Amino acid sequence: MENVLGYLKEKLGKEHFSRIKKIKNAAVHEFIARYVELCNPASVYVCTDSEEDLEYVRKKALENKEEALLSNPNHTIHFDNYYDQGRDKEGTRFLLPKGTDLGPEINSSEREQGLKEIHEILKGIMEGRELFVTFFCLGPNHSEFSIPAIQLTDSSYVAHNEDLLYRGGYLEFLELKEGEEFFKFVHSQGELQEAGLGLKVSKNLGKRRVYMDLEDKIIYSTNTQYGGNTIGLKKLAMRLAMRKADREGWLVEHMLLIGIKGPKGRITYFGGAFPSMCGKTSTAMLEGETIVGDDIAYVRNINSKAMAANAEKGIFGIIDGINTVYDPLQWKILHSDKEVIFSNVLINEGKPYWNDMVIKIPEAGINHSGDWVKGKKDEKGKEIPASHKNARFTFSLDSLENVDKKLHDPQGVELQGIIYGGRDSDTWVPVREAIDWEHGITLGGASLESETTAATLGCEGLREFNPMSNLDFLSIPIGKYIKNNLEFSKKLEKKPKIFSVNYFLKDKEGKWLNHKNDKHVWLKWMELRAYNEVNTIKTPIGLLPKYLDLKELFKEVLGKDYSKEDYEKQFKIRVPENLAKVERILQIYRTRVKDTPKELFLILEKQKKLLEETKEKYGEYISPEKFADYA
Ligand code: SPV
Ligand code: MN
Repeated sequence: MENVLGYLKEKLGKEHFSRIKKIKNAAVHEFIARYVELCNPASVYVCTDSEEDLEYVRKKALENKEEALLSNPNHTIHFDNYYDQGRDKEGTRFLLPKGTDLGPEINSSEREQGLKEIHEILKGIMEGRELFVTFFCLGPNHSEFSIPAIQLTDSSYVAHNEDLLYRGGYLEFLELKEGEEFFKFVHSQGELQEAGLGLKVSKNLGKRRVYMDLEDKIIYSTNTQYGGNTIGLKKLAMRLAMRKADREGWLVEHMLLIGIKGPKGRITYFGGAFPSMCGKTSTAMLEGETIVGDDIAYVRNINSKAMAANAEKGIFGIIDGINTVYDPLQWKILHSDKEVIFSNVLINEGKPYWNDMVIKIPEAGINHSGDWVKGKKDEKGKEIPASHKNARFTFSLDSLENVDKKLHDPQGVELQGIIYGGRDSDTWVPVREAIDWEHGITLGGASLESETTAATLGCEGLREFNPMSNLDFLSIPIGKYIKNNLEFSKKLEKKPKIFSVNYFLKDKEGKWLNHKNDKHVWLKWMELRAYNEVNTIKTPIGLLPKYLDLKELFKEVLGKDYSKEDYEKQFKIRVPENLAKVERILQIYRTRVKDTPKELFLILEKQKKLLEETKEKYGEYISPEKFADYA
């Protein structure tokens, strides 16, 4: 296009053109003009960070029937197509030049071909619709963490979500200099069809695509509405950010950030990576502690300290199972006058209901399948639950009373610890500290697995490999990603300690060995460990808590007696299971990961040998106290 500004002026009209023109960056103008021309919307609305624009987007989401109002005037419901209820793993692809790939675990397509295909899909896709141009800032504004990003979308639902989830970035763009980097997202929900409550959902799922062009830093998403596929700033931006971090020597992690209160009012910050359904959100939301983030953390070395910031400022969280007893903080927001978008829950008389919310759920209503009654079956004869397992809520962290004061701190928070947690019925103890950073990364993060639950796959106990819980979001080869993690600590003055947790240990009869609330004790123990204020027992699987320290913490934190018997059952070192795990992980890296760092193999091999020696000397199942003097 020869005359970019001329084209925009004509297409956008005076007011909206002036908003774009104020941004003194030709690449921004070109990007917007190119996709306005290709998608050909009837009109373009350029959002600044003003309250008026936020209100406009809210209003449009209702008018366009992407959301409907609930009886609470600050709550809305959105439905996704019955077959558009989660991330489309198959359709999500990196577009890479011929002959290159990111390894067998990461989906990709040939770039030229992929770009051609997606541009064909986008051609005229917004005809008759309004296009929203929105500007955001990933990470705190005006900080070392900040990454400016533009989202183009014809979905007011997507724009509305992003307003709740991300920091406004229009001002950031006004200061953007020529040549400075920014991320770009183009989304169209495509043609729509009617669903429950007269809401409109994406129709052409056969043309659902999420294509990621790393070279031009543009991500395209079409014919889908589900947030994980469309909210560009979330998991899509994460891939671009990881490339940037790889170039610049920092980390992009699929981590919660939490502040744990210690003695004398001190707050100690932890990052935590857990695959889905492993307790991530419930850890981030621990009552009495403070939350910085629940999903995506940027971790940078600032003045030789590991500083972390939340890329986001809101939560797009799973609503299934949220109840008053275990999730009082979330429950409160979901029943308050704060702004909430619900998706794919059951609606009855203007109220939202979801599975396992403990209070009684109505036996009829409207959900993601349309009119619903208990026992309704889908086309495949499968019973449709009241709400989808992946039904979600969106709200801003600022709505929470336990939001941490440093959420928007341009310096981030200093990490004292990193936690890796999987779903594991028989191997890992409930909490342990790694003997050093490299062990923690290798035997914790890079060895993370999660057992599938019966509800999701129909067969229980399959272990899925998910290094740092980041496998789905890697945009660099796995080995390189692990190497970056190993290297990161080398230039730090004080390295965060690395912990592993497992909330899902069971006994031989299949009974849980821990109560849901026990995690709070493990967190408080880690808080003390950050300053070496309690001792540990050095065992072949790492540093374990001492019984008496835990007993004291159980009393203090939960008002409970913690028996020696429980400690022995939970913290006994299960040598055969640990050995099997090390062997399994070694095998995965040998066969599935071409660029595994040597150091990782060395640590795993050494661990294997140590476990074998331990088995010979002490047997298969060993009390940690056997190692009180172990060196
Ligand atoms: C996850 O699945 O890890 C999420 C939700 O946080 S999504 O946005 O779908 O990625
Ligand atoms: Mn996530």
